[in-house]
Amino acid sequence: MTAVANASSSSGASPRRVDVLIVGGGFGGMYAVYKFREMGLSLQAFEAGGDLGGVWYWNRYPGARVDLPSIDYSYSFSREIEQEWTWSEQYAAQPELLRYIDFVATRLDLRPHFQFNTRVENAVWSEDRQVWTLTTKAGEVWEAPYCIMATGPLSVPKKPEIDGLDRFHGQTYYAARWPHTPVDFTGKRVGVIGTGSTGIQIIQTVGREDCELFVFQRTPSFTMPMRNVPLEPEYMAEVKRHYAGIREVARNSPIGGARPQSTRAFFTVTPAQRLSLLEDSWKQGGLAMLGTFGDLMINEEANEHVANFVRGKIAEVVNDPDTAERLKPKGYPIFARRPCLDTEYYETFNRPNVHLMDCLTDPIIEATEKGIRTAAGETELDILILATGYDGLTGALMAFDVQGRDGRTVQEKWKDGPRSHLGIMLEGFPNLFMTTGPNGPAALANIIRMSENDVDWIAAAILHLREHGLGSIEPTRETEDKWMELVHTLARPSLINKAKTWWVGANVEGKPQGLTQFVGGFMKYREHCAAAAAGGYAGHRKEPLRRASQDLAA
Ligand code: NA7
Repeated sequence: MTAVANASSSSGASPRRVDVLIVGGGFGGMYAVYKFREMGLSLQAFEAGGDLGGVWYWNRYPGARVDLPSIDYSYSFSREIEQEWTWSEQYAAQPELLRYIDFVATRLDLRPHFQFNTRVENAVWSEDRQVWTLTTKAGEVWEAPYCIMATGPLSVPKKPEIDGLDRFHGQTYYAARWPHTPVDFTGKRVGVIGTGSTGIQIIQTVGREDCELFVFQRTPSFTMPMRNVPLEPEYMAEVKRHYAGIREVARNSPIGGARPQSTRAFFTVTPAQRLSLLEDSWKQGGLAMLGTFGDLMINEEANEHVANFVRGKIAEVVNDPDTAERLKPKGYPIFARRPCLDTEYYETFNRPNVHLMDCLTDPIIEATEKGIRTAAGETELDILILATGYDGLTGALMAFDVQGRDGRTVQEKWKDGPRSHLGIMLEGFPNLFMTTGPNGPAALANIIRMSENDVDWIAAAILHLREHGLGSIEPTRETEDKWMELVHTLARPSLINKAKTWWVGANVEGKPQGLTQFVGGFMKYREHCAAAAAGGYAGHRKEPLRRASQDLAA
């Protein structure tokens, strides 16, 4: 099936030819490798990191932990893996997630298909030959008719936009590129910039160490108690007996997880009942509060009531009223930024070694040799941690040169914001597939359920091409337009637009703004995916298999 092509490459290296090329070794890339191998396709996968795991390979910062229940945040495609793997905590910590990833990779023998420490620099479509040509940083050239970008929605750390960072004489650590050896905070003056999900996990963990911790907070996040618990053997045995049902519920839920979601509107119940429901959800922990009412993301007044409830909890927990006030998020709706889950985050600020630096009233001016300078003065530091977020959703694909039909690049196509069909395919880029891409629900749903859905969709599309003697597929402009219209129509009333976040591109200077997420829920997204495949992929431009590419694949 696989043959080495004669085509020459710009680097002069002789291209190696397979059926499928896969970029990325996170959950999406790993499942893609498994799926395509099971289909009998030859493949080659590339990963910039030294091993599998994607974001969990890189993010080894103190306190790193998944904020969806481990039982949901795990593969569903293999009964054997479900039965053989046992989670130890409701919300797994990063080392356990890496152990799970290793278990899956070993059990399914995935690693031999990956080239690690390998960055793909460009991907070019040849219309004549119906192949994608990928060139790695080391100059290796690979060709395949199908190319899968499993590059992840949060894989490119954002530039922190703070002057003078290279001047700082202490140790600087990026949360998203944490070293593989432990960092010793004992007796040190430690600064953390960023109070999103990542910063919160770092702060609540490092704050307990024997160090002085300075938290540089610009926008406070709403965070709710995670209430993590160990998973007892009896409970896990029960889960294993019911995995099929748990998965079914997850696939048919808005976020791809087995979490209750009420349709009740906030103002249909009395104030006393509302309070009681909110108290229950706070006690329950996790994202329970998000599921308590059905209209929190469209009814601003309801949303503000819930936000006030959380602000009240902050005031109850934090001893110093001024610190409590500064920790209270204001000016944007709750859940319009990614809701964070914590373990005694607010309590951390009652510790004498933890100091809140309010960058809204006293902005960071620059990093200096000694630390961080704000308008009020210089804070001397030994260690600076940057938890400043990601160039989310589009950053990874925009970071390298992807040329589709007629040499058009993804950068050109996305100059006013990302466009795609389902977050999986791009008009003008035949046989190029993304997993968890922009315009799907990637930021709002369980990334593993989504990766499985997307890879299955791609696999079915490839099978269709092969069974019908077709050489390429891509959405028509009209199909992509219709999808984008739906994405925008659904997003318009959502309160998510009212916060400046990576969800809307507002965290990166110069990035096109707007909510390019499908907010209709994971279950609806799956319905749209199924509908797009119906009728032999009506709504797609399909080209017959050309002779030249048949020869190559012979
Ligand atoms: P986030 O949620 O984008 O948070 C980044 C944080 O860093 C946020 O508090 C930012 O404040 C802050 N930040 C970024 N740049 C600066 C500068 N220049 N000065 C001060 N503060 C800054 O990223 P996370 O890594 O925490 O979480 C990403 C996702 O991972 C999360 O949504 C989950 O899905 C898991 P700002 O809001 O810009 O005022």
